[in-house]
Amino acid sequence: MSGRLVLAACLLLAVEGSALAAHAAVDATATPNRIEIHNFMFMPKTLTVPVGAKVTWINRDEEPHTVVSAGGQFAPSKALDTGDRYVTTFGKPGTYTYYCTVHPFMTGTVIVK
Ligand SMILES: [Cu+2]
Repeated sequence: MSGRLVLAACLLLAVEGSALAAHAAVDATATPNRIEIHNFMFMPKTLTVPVGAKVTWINRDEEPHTVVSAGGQFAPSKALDTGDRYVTTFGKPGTYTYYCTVHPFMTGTVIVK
């Protein structure tokens, strides 16, 4: 189980490193818009996605975290345990700031255009 997690994390790092340059050329629907929660941070802290994008948060910490819109612009997540995901779709352009209610210093932004 934890071996699989490590493998997944390594794959993700490898993919992210090599895919950055090619990212713009990849079809938006084929690109996972993913925000990793790790070391009490949302990474990337700011994510820009096209209208209609589905964004997935994954908790990689041993601590529970939440994803809550600062302005109530999207439904809040439940408390995410290790490995849990939260997915929401952004149907309108805008700037969506969010935070973790357990650790309010953890903030992030999704920019939809
Ligand atoms: Cu948290």
